[in-house]
Amino acid sequence: MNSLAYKCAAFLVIALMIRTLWLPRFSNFRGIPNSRFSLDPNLDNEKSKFLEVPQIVWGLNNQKIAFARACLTARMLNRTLLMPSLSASLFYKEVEQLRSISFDKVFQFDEFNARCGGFVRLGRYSEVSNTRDVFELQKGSGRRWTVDKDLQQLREFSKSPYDEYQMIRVVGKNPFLWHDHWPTRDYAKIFECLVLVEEISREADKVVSKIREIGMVERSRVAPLQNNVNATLQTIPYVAVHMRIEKDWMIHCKKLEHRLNISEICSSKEEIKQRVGNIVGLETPIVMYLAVADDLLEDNSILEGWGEGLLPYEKKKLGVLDKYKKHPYLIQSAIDYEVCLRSNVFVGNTFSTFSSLIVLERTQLMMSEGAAQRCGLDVRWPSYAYNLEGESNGPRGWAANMSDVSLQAISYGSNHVSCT
Ligand SMILES: Nc1nc2c(ncn2[C@@H]2O[C@H](COP(=O)(O)OP(=O)(O)OP(=O)(O)O)[C@@H](O)[C@H]2O)c(=O)[nH]1
Ligand SMILES: *[C@@H]1O[C@H](CO)[C@@H](O)[C@H](O)[C@H]1NC(C)=O
Ligand SMILES: *[C@@H]1O[C@H](CO)[C@@H](O)[C@H](O)[C@H]1NC(C)=O
Ligand SMILES: *[C@@H]1O[C@H](CO)[C@@H](O)[C@H](O)[C@H]1NC(C)=O
Ligand SMILES: *[C@@H]1O[C@H](CO)[C@@H](O)[C@H](O)[C@H]1NC(C)=O
Ligand SMILES: [Mg+2]
Repeated sequence: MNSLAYKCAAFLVIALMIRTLWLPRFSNFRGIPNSRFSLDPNLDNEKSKFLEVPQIVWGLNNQKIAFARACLTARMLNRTLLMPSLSASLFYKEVEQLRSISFDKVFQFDEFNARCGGFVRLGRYSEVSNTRDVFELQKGSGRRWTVDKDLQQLREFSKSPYDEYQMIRVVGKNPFLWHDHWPTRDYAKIFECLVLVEEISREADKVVSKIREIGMVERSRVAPLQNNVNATLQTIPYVAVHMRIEKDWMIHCKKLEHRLNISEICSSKEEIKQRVGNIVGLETPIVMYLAVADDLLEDNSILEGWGEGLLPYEKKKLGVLDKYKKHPYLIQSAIDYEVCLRSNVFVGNTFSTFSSLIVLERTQLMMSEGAAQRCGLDVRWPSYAYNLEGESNGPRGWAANMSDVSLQAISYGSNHVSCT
């Protein structure tokens, strides 16, 4: 009896061992689709392959670019991107301390897939049927990890045997911040699918209304208003200026000017005021919303010395600082972005992803309306670069070149801007 029980137990142990050793390999065996283990028959093979990426870091617009790269990587690998975490704070020196925030707390998840369907798709973790069927893709970093090597690796991972795994998990240090393999148009397509959640866009609505209300009061001093106050409010124009003059940037940009041998990166607040004041044809009085870093809200000199009829306001003077302060950095930045995006005239610095993505989106808006011309005050969403000199000592007209072969030239900064 004892020996029979012993034999049975031994047999069971061996059977279990074989099972655990055999099964994972079996499930990755080439030619056998993993989805045969999927409980949901609606998920076909292609859709049930996933890409997982690390938490996305840095400022809002660098995060948008990194997110777009994660999407385009998933597209290249024929996979669904599992909804990534973004970072709510700017504290990027120690990644472990970055407060994460789910993508769908900032952008609408369903709307993203509705708009981007057929191009890229975002998935949820609950769709993954076999969480053990994972291959870890180690991305390199540093100077030796070139764009070519990165692309080569992606090509390799879109093929057998890697294409059999249900999930590819990208590991590495900020793997999507650096390498660019796609044309501007592909990025633009993804940005078009990013729609802020209502809670954030409503905050932006309130800030924009406040700006237009002030503009309306100022205008009514010089010209009588029409009867329908509500309709009029929407038509009160404002200018938004992204003043990139915070101390850490001014130090960094001097080094950049030296390294790139370019003298048109750093603009002082005096230069910004002077160039904006020289925009030909601006109808005054007009409110100018100044998008600035928080530490500059204590610097009263940014509100002084603007041209005749240009009425500068930042969030403190507008009385909306409390609205911003309720939110973490990422969302404050998203509100500011939206306020600048919707402005009638935008002026920014070509060496800023914040400014550059606003100009890209305004260019897309004009293209969707079929506008041939994209610069000058006659167009619907004109933009200018104050770090470059344009006509009459004003800022230079600026629109994104949608035919660019990469995003690099139009996002990290260039002093070659065009109006095409
Ligand atoms: N460096 C810095 N910039 C700030 C801060 N607060 C606001 N900003 C402004 O916000 C802009 C950055 O906005 P984000 O939306 O975070 O975009 P980003 O991805 O960091 O883009 P960059 O403009 O290239 O830095 C900068 O250009 C600054 O003018 C701050 O505390 N530090
Ligand atoms: C991606 O999927 C499509 C359709 O399912 C297929 O035609 C294409 O060959 C796949 N590409 C790769 C790289 O696997
Ligand atoms: C303007 O809008 C407010 C609230 O949206 C409404 O109460 C008011 O009646 C409107 N006024 C006119 C003149 O349409
Ligand atoms: C820097 O640029 C100027 C003109 O743009 C040129 O004359 C000069 O030779 C350049 N210097 C270096 C070190 O490249
Ligand atoms: C836009 O980019 C394309 C591709 O790099 C280039 O050939 C073209 O000259 C650019 N257009 C302008 C006006 O700079
Ligand atoms: Mg930044």
